[in-house]
Amino acid sequence: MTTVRFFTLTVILMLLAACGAASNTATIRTDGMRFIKEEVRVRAREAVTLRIVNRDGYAHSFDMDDFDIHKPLAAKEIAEIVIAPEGPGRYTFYCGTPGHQPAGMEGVLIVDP
Ligand SMILES: [Cu+2]
Repeated sequence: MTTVRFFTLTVILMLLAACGAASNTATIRTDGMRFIKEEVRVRAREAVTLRIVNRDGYAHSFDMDDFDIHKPLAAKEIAEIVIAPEGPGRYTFYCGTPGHQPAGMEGVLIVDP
């Protein structure tokens, strides 16, 4: 019985560890001429994976000038970008494909202290 309990506790701890790791991933999806989500929150000095999912059947890009990120996204492409913001602030991300940002394809990454 004790062995079973120990095993159960181990599995629960492993699941908690997995959830903790997953919380450092923020998923941003495209939906036509906008990003979902438009507001992403992360903590300063913690590495975070931005998972960019282009759900559309045409190209976009994911651009953040503050971090010198300019990632082209082919149709249906999924890209992962790891960043570790140094300090708190609000950083704009947008789609650099001509005409897309003016059409509303932008958002903000909020870095909390
Ligand atoms: Cu776009």
